[in-house]
Amino acid sequence: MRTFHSETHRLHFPQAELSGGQFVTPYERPSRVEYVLNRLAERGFPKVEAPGAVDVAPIRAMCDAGYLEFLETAWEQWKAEGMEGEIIAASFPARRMQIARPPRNIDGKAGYYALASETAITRGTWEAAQGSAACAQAATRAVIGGDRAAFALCRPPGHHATADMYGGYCFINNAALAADQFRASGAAKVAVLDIDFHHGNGTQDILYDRGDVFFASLHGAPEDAFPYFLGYADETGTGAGEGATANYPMAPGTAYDLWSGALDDALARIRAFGAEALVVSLGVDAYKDDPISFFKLDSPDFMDAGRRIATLNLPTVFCMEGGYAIEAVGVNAVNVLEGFEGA
Ligand code: Q9C
Ligand code: ZN
Repeated sequence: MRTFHSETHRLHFPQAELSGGQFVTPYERPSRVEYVLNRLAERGFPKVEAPGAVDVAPIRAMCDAGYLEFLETAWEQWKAEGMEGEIIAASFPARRMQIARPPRNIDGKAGYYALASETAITRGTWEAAQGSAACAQAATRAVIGGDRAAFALCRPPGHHATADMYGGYCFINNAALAADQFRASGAAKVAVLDIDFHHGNGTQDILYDRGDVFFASLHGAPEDAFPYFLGYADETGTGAGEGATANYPMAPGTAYDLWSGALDDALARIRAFGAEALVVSLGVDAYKDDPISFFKLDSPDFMDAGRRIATLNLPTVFCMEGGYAIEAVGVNAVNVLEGFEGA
């Protein structure tokens, strides 16, 4: 399996994440990628490839124009308005406020386009987000070109990003882009399987009214886990997308016995849907030692999960999402890929 990776991820390295009322070093940090690259090499995966230029047209087609303009210009405007630190959103359009009027002020804009305040924007964030999307695009191109599977080592991750909001460390929804790319290549039906610990709210939101892309997510229950406000089991899609969303919220302490049952159910739903291609949002924060999550998967469980995913027998793109027990991130992510290939 080939891997696509862009050095541009390094341009996104905020100093601060708002966590527990303090600014801490962000959990989503550049070194995460090093652990994955090292493990790929250690396990004899082919030499990692650069993705080539990002194709902005599908990003423009998917996202709100004002949102993209914000991402492109936010840092410049932030500095021009005299802000000293990194861009951290602090004021949000909450219940019964104006949700269709982006302010002129950059602090207001940041809150308008953010879904949470933990995620800082810095000088290189937009370029890094585009490089991450380019990885998803290159991996999907490889699979459309005949590879059975490919790995997009995306950083920053994407599954919390909607068409018009960033947050949860995400800016552009790489998995939704990959799904659209499969559709554009002729696949009539595509599935996105999100195994990141957190609900893939952005992916769900983008796909919610569509009947051509199935979305399944296994995650910490919204009552207990970020992103808190989406991911309940009774969210099943709307309009043409009714029945094309499947959520598996699970309680604190969930281990592989229960989690793998949910995975099997999601795989059965994807099979029944008739997907012709698969995108996996590959977060490994369901790991027992993840510092911000509460599932109890162990490293060998990720290999077994990969094996089960492979039973779908579909052309598959893996997009890297979360995973913050950084020394184990490489082993766990690559275990999924090895389980998939060994199946
Ligand atoms: N005090 C992904 O895994 N909440 N995003 C962090 C830490 C945000 C996770 C709380 C978690 C976002 C891609
Ligand atoms: Zn996550």
